[in-house]
Amino acid sequence: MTRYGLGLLFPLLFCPWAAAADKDDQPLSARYPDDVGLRGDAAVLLFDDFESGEISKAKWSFAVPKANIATAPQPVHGGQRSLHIPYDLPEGPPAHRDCNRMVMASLAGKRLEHFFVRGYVYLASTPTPTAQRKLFYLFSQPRGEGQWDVIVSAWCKDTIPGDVPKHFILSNFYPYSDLRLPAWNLAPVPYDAWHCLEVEVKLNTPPDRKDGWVRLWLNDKLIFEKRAVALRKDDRWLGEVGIGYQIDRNGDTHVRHEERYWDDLVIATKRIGAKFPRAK
Ligand SMILES: [Ca+2]
Repeated sequence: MTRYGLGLLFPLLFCPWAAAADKDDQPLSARYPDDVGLRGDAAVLLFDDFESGEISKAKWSFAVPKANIATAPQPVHGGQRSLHIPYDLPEGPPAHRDCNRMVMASLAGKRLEHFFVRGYVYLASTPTPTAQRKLFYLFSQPRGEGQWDVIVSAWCKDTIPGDVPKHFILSNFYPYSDLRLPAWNLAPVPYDAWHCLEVEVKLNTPPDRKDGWVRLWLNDKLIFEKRAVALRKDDRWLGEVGIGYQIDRNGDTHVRHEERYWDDLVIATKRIGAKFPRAK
C-alpha cells in the first residue's frame, strides 16, 4: 500500500477520535440554514441579529451610549437591522489617544474555557480612517493582576491612500501568554463589505501547560491557527466579550473617524461557521 493510502486509511480505521474531531469542526450553521433555529441550539450562549430593534440589556451587559441600531438602507447583513458604532477623535493632542466604544456581553457565569465568537463586521470607508481598530476583545474573569485576554484587530497604513485593513491577533503583553507577540497581516478586510469573523479560544491547563489553542476564520477560511500554547497562568475563565472597541490615533494628532456595523453575532461552545444559504 502506498504511503498516501496508509495515511488515508489509518485515521478512518484506527483513530475514532480523528472522526470525532472532524465532527466537532462541522459548523453549527450547516444545521441551521440562514441561521434559522440556531439561537435554540444547546451550544449557543448568545445570538443577536438585532432585528428586535434594540440593544438588548438581557444580552449585552454594557453598550456605549453612541451604539445604536441601524436600519436598511444603512449597512445590514441579515434582515433589516444591524448594530452601528461610530468612532471619532478630534484633531489635536495628545498624539496617542483611543476612542473605545463597544458593546459587551458577560459570560462569566458560564465558566467557559473553550468558546467561539462569530460576528459579521462592516467597516465603512471614510476620508480619515484609523490606523488600528479592535474588533473582538475577550477578557478573563476576574480581571486585574494575572488576567488574560485575546484581541482580534485590523490595522492599515493610514498614510498610504487606499491601503486595506488587515487582520491581526494578539494579547496584551503578559509574559505567560503565547499570544503576546502579534501575528500580523493575516488577511485583508476591505472597506464597505461584510466579513464573517470567528475566533476560537481553548484555554490552557494552568499554570503553564501548553495545551491551549487559538484559531481565527475570515469568511469561513482559517487564517490563523496556533496550537500548543499557554494563554493564562491560573484558572480564570472567560469573563466579557467586547464587540467593537478601539480606534487608535497611533502617534499623531489627526482627525480620526470611522463607522462600524455588526450583525449576526453568536457566542457558542462549538464552531459556529458563516451563515449557510437557506435550503431551497
Ligand atoms: Ca440583522
